[in-house]
Amino acid sequence: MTISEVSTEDRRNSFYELIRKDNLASLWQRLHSLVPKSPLTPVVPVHWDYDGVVRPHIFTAGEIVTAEEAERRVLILENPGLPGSASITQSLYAGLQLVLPGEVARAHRHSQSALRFVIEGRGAYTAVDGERVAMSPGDFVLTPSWRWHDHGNESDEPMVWLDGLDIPIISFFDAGFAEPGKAITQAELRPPGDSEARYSNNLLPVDWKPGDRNSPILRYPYERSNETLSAMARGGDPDACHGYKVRFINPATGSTPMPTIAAFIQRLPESFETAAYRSTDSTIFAVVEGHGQTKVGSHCIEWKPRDVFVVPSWHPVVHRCETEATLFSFSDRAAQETLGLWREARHLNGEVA
Ligand code: GTQ
Repeated sequence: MTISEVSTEDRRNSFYELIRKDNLASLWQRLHSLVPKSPLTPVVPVHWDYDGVVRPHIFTAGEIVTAEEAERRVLILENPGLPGSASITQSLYAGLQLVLPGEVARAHRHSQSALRFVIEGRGAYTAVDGERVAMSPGDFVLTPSWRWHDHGNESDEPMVWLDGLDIPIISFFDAGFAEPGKAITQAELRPPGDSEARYSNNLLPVDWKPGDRNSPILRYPYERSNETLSAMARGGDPDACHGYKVRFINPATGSTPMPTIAAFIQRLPESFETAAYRSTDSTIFAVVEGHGQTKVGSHCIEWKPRDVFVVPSWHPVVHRCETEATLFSFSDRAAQETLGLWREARHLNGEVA
């Protein structure tokens, strides 16, 4: 190093230190990480083994804390690439919530939108704005932003579901409000199944107009998603990247059920391997049925029913299964599409299409 190089570096470093005191920083030291050529996510691929690892912990949580004490008895699925963040991806939160027989989780509402995907148990409910929604494995349930919701289990089995919320998005915007309900459990204002009957039979009450961008359907039962996937699979011709894949919709718009979160369910035929695929929405998968592997870049995840795993943004993904398999998934694709950001690439025969 020459004397002039040393002095240039010294001058620059002392400049950086000096301006830091005035709340300034140089862009040129950071330009490429601030405006990367392609997504540089800290999110890592991760897999939660439900039966072997997570389930015993959830049931221990059931012994050491009541649903009432906890308010929500949930084990957060935290991405190890985002330590301390309570986030599973940069934009989304996920957790596994346990409600034991006879328990209730008290009413509240918040700006954050939530989805539930039922992992085990049958017959517990989530009440949304006074309507109880009964939940069974594989059902997809919505609690849109600012709707009152409480949970209760009047069945004789423990219930576990996957919670997916846009908590990190709301906290990014500093736009979050929350309010406890006056009563622990909401009064029933409509009979169970009311919104399903009104809005999910390809009919709408004649003068009904959507008040917001949320789906009026509160529950998408697995029976119905399974019927669609089975019919598609009987028809044959699976998509090379997705097998047979459908998206859950708001019937009033044909768009996503909630403005920030998109949700999907797909069936992979027996002995199928998908073509490599990537997209900008980091995605959380929950295994409904079947056994298989997912390669995320060079990382291999071996999955079975009730497991959860994450595919980070722009990582090439290949699913392979021995048995027929069904995967539920959700991501922030809804928000990205609204903002004109969402991208995908299909890698067919090694070519990017
Ligand atoms: O059920 O309302 O996992 O408010 C995190 C925050 C669940 C809920 C979570 C919540 C809920």
